[in-house]
Amino acid sequence: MLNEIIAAAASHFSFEGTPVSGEEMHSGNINRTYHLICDDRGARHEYILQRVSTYVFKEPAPMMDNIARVTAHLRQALLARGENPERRVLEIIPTRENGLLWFDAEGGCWRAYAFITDAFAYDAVDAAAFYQVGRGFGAFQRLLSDFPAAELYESIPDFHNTAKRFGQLDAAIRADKVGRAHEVGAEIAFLLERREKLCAIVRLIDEGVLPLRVTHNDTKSNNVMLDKKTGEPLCVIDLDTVMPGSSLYDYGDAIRFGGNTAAEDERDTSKISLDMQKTEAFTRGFIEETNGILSREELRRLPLGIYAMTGELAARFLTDYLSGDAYWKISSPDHNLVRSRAQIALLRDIERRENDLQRMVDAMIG
Ligand code: GN1
Ligand code: MG
Repeated sequence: MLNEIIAAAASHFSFEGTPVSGEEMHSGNINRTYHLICDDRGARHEYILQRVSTYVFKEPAPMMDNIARVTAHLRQALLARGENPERRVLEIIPTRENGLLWFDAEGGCWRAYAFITDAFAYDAVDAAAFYQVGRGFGAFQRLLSDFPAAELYESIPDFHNTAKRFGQLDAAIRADKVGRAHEVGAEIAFLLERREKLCAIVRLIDEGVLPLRVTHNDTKSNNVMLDKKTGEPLCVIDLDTVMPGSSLYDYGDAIRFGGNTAAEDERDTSKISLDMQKTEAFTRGFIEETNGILSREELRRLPLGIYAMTGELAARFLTDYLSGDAYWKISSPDHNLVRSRAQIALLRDIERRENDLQRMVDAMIG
């Protein structure tokens, strides 16, 4: 199936062959993603075609420049190590005018990548796969450790600035735009009680304890493509939020998502907890790749990343619920509330396991 909109957008990119199908892939919560198949006299070529949300990414052009620079660096870094970059780095497909983006008449913004063949990504991982995901995100940190982070454009300013995220929650409560604040008193109280600790990473960066690095900032397990044959990590995808940040963000957000015993938007909070076996597996993979790259201060504080990323996202989902669901795609009127409650349930369990998490990390870094 190929609808007119997809066909029109596809005609502006330098694809090989003629597009024959463009199924939507329902993996992200923000951009629209299509798996495009082109036919070139019997030869099949596959691509990813995406409509970027300009509501979320206000300036897609410098964001794409970031992605072009970071992918070029990754490719060079792999070549320098004698590794083949094929399927290992996102490959941007330019427009027919050799640009990185194409804008439709409605202001919609489109881009394309080569499809990574014989690979898969998991929403829900088992411990073995999560170990590989940990290696994938760890290698991403390692390969970019000599990239000048300060030169990257901030595609979403203050993305993981938890203090600012709390400021947005305060404002949403005050405005109470859609009259929902009275329903969520318990959730608001839960988060506000933990405000100071949830904002600790921002403070540690300001104090110079934690360095700024190139970070991915959206490290869901489904953002690492694994090789279908070997299960090894191939390529980190979804580079929209690659920006200067803390390694604790990447580590913490990954566990927040992949270490949850339930889905990120599970309604039955009794199913939600932190799976320690999976957490251990991811941590092992991540530390194997980053030991010697990250500082001792960072490694030791990795558990704070899990805590802060989970609480921050609970606050962000709640903010969107209070603001009338403008940010995330939703599939029910209370979807953002369900998501926020699920993150709060996870945070409760993370609190219970705080000592275990610290012991686990301390044992691995020696
Ligand atoms: C968004 O759309 P997706 O899945 O890449 C969000 C992340 C959240 C995530 C929660 C740019 O990511 O920060 O953790 O939803 N990305 C942006 O599902 O806001
Ligand atoms: Mg994303």
